[in-house]
Amino acid sequence: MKLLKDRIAKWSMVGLLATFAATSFYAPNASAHGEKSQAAFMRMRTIHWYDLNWSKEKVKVNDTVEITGKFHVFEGWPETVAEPDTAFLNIGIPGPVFIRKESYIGGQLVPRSVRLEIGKTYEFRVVLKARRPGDWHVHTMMNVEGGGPIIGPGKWITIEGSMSEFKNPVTTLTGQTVDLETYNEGNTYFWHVFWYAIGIAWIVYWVRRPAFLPRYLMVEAGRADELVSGGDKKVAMGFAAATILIVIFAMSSANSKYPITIPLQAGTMRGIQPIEMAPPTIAVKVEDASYRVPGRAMRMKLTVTNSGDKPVRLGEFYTASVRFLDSDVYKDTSGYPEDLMADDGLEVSDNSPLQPGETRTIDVTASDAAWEVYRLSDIIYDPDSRFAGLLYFFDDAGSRQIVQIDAPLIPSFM
Ligand SMILES: [Cu+2]
Repeated sequence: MKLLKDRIAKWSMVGLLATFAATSFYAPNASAHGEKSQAAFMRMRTIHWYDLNWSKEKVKVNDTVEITGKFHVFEGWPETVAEPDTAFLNIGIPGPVFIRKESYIGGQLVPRSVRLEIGKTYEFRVVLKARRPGDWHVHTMMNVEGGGPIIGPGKWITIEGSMSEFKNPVTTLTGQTVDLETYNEGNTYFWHVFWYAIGIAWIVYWVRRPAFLPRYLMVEAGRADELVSGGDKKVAMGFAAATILIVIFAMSSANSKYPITIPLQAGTMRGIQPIEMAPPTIAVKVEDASYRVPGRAMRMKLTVTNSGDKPVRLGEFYTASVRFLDSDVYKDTSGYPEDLMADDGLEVSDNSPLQPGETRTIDVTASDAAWEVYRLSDIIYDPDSRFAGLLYFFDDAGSRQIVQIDAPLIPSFM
């Protein structure tokens, strides 16, 4: 018998060690953070993020990083996503590895939800302060009430230093400066421990005596009254009175220590200013669009009319955070996330300058591993095979026009 027990103990130990060993070698590096698994057509047809810029790629604890850019709320917003009447400009990070110092849409500070209008383009700016050392994949994102998280492009940012150095000072309107990282921590601890201790004291008072069987039997025998003595009743009254007194006293002392307090500030912000976009002088008609299954590219046939006064060339096609560039026309210098960037992923059948007044039908192929890595190819599983994106045309002076396109995207299998 003893031998058997020893054996069980021994093998349990071996099992435990094996489990430990296995799990400690397993260190997954999560490199996409939610967006890949979302329906491809939703990512293409909700919010288009562009002109993104990250002020730094490496920061020290307490330093700030600024993310700026624009987003366009797509006209053909999907039915299954509630309209962004109540939306919140968020940042996608694994917990507060940064804190958000400030965030703006259209120059307006937006600590609350905002109302966005479909079809409009907005400018945003988020200021993050580094808190926890590590390599973090930082996404801009928009939370839409009734719709879910709409995740923008993510970029790796490295934080160096030690979290113990992190400070989050804020000066109140009552004139004191506090560190939000630790402010009121001791007070919270004190009151919770205090009340917890009183709860324990009450139970301990009673369980010094036998708690269950003798009492049960006494109650069964009809002698319940003998279980609670006169002294017990005094103690009970003492607890009750002390509790009420402490609550009243503590409340008034909290009021006198913090005489000026306000309720939580809340409520959706309306009237967020969109960017006034001049209507483009270029018109694009999508004649047809398709993608190979399986494959890493999509193809479109576009009829482009230039009614402006300068010759233009197509430099970029953007869809669902992925940017396809024709490097002959345009090169990115913003440090856009590499995995979302196809530096030369845009192939145009004839990308010679399109003269003012000219109309041309071109074949455009957007191809890159990102199409598959970010599962835009998974549009084959979606209940709505339509895509949407932005086309960027440049004139020879480098000035840009953005044209939104949107059309059915038909798979081809052969
Ligand atoms: Cu990510």
